[in-house]
Amino acid sequence: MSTVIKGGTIVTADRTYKSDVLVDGGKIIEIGENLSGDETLDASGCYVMPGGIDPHVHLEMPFMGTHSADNFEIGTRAGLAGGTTMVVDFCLPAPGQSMMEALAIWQQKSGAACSDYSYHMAVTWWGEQVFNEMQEVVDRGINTFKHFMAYKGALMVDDDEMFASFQRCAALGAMPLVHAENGDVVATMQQKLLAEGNNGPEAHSYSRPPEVEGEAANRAIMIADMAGVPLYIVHTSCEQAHEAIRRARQKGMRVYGEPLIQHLTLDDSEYSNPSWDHAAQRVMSPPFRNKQHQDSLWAGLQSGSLQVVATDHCAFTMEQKRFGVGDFTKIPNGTGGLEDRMPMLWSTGVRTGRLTMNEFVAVTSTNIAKILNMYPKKGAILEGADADIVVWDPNRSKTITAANQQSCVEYNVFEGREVVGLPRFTLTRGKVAIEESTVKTEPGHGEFVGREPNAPVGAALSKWKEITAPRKVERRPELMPAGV
Ligand code: DUC
Ligand code: ZN
Ligand code: ZN
Ligand code: ZN
Repeated sequence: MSTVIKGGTIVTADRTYKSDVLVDGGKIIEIGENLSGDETLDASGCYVMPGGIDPHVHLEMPFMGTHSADNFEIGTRAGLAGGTTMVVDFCLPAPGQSMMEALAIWQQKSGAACSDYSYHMAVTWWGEQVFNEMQEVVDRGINTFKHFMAYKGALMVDDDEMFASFQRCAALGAMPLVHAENGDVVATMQQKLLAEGNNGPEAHSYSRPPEVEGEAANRAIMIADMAGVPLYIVHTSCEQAHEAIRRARQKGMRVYGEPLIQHLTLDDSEYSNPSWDHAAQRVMSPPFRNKQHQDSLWAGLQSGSLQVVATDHCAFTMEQKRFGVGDFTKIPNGTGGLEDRMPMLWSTGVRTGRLTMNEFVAVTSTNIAKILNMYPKKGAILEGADADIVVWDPNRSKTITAANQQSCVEYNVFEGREVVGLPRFTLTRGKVAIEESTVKTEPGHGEFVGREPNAPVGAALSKWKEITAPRKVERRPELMPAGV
């Protein structure tokens, strides 16, 4: 059965024009005037855009002694409700665990996904087994490897491990991702704060200042340069990390930065709220920053030095957050955002004039589709592309409230925010999943999206290997120190 999206204005990362879109068999089959199909969706007054792609979510993830609360079914439904038609989750082997074993667990968990999905693989430990399995992971369609520079004693990898893994990525045509925070410094600060009696959620943000992130971002960039590999820095939250990314890009390195909608719109005053619950709900890493950092992130999206807006969706219930009463280091780190990313970015970005509509599409969908090597299957309104489409009504509005959200947690960090701009329809591979506030999602409809590796880059990004390639220097015996 074919579907025609009629009377709307197509908005892509590079064009805005009026046209109908005909969809069949899960794909866009024609773009043109006066098209007809078996079913018609009225897009008058709306923008027809590539569905959003959230490249950073943690669904049902084992973490900090518990599991994030939203599973693949709930998380992908939340995404669709807000116009996001694809998520990329992190497959997280426990230290010592085989990547392939972890992947089998993730495949099981994602069976009920309502939208398409993909995975990044995390490198949580290092050894010959990991080195070998990385090839198999790439063969399974996963071309990105995540490295945690924080969470010491749990997920964190050291510099030698990171350097080895980055070189392996280069050889495989894969791209490393980093969570950039100096885990050693964080651990020291946490112990100091606790010893001084600072045990509330506000201390979480004191333990992870912007310097901790800026240092790690710089370090990861330098290591990536030495390995000759591009680098993607997740949840870029501060000027220090953004500055490192800008500088690297200016020098010709392929370094990408991903601000979160939370960091763009919520600031560190949230941690001064007199309610423990309110502050703990907003504990995530990196923590929220002040307005200067927010301005830096917006400027990065405008100028192109930052490319992607994600959520790091990692929702925990209040019962889970309260594990940390009396010790902020035990508050599970994470906030939700999947359902709210697109409406919040439209409201605070496009409606304020900070972003054009085309930039909105670029940072919510097209840029990441290209970076992750799945364009134009995803991230495009083009004939032959997957019919992952959001018909966006710029005049629909709502007040965000936990009472009406898809996520299963009982609060929302954007509670009370008025958003203008919401999906009229969200289509996942041609199927209408959302029609205004009616949810028609189908658990299990989602498919895994495999991503090809890039050509191995070797030293192409860096002159380092040529400059420092070991060359033994022959020295004249008469100029050797005596007695050698
Ligand atoms: N940060 C969070 O806040 N949650 C999940 C993992 C992370 O790095
Ligand atoms: Zn578990
Ligand atoms: Zn992270
Ligand atoms: Zn994350």
